[in-house]
Amino acid sequence: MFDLESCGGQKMENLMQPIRTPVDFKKGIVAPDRVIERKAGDMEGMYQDELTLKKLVSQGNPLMYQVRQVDIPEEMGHIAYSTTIISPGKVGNEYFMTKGHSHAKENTAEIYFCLAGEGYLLMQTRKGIVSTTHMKPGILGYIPPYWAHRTINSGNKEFVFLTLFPADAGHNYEVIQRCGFAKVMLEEGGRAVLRDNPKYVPPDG
Ligand code: PAN
Ligand code: ZN
Repeated sequence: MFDLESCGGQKMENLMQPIRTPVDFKKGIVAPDRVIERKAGDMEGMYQDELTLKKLVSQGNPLMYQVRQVDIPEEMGHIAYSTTIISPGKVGNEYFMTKGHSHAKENTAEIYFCLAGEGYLLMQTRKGIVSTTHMKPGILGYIPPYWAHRTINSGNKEFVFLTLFPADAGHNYEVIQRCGFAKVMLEEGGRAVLRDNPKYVPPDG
């Protein structure tokens, strides 16, 4: 029988309180609890042109992206959400992008909803099958379970998107750091072009 005094083992009076989160279409979550910043110096090994990346680091170490997060318990049943803002820019002819990861619990999906700017959502299975979704304001990209994911700013202003995912999904950066994505997004003649990544190392299995 349903016990009105407890919910999933939690006392009713101990339940987490609802949250109201203002989201700015240009800047994402307005007053995040935490902001993670990734600068050029945090992206070692991620870009094709390592020399140019090193130069960027020594010449001011620009901010490449930030993740604006609200603190949500990392427990099953909760939905975590955050916004990512990727700065416009390139390392050589490769656009600024996120590190990319798979979820520690690989059977968890994620939703990306573009608020501003434009770019690509690059997804990859463990077998190196790649899929891309072109993102622009109003486009929602669904990342199914088991797909590693990275985003790329192919525009000339900030690329901003909202993300929603199971709060207990966790993040695994190790595989992408070691193997990379099978494809890279390069600027060629003013256009974003998807090319094979010569540095890609297929993971075992
Ligand atoms: C996103 C990403 C965010 C930054 O919130 O964490 O865009 O990308 P990296 O985590 O690869 O640096 C997400 O996919 N969370 O699961
Ligand atoms: Zn994710």
